[in-house]
Amino acid sequence: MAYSVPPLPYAYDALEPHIDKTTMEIHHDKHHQAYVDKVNAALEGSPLADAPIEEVLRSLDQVPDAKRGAVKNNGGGHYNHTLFWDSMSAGGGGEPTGALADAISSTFGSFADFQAKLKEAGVNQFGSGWSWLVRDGSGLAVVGTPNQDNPISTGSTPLLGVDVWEHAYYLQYQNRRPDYIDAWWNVVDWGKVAERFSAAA
Ligand code: MN3
Repeated sequence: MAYSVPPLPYAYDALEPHIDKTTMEIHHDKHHQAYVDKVNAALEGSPLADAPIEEVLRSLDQVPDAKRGAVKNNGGGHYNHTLFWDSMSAGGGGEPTGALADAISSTFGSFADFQAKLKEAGVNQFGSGWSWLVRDGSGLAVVGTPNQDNPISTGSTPLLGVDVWEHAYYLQYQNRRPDYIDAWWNVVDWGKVAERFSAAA
């Protein structure tokens, strides 16, 4: 079964003033759709075509050489954006609570220290990519990935990611990637991140 772009779980303008409506329309309807179309084309006829996208990203070594790059880039694009839309909400922001908050404090020192680290990885990502909070075998970590690479491919579970491709922020923030990340914290849905944290335990 071919992949499809999931509908946004909120209106295109729901994240304003932090992320503008036009950016959300183009990002969701055009960029994400293009990743889905291309990964579907690359997997057509493959035994992995019916697999969940997470499984595909864990199994890139099973993809023929000629298709591996397309599957990694566009399959990663599909997975990353699906997680991204589902990590934000109009009522987002604030700080996590419960076990996730405790894990963040014990790993990074404080929530503010964690925020600084995730922002630093995003700001310092050369060119396009993502900055992630992941759960790996030893606990929580912040990692950056280039392009549409995903921590799944290296054995970690992404809990939260911020898209630092220019298409994610350029209309509203131009070259000011740090300002975009600062604003993005206001729309993070910590309830969703906590669900992923629990599920990855
Ligand atoms: Mn994007």
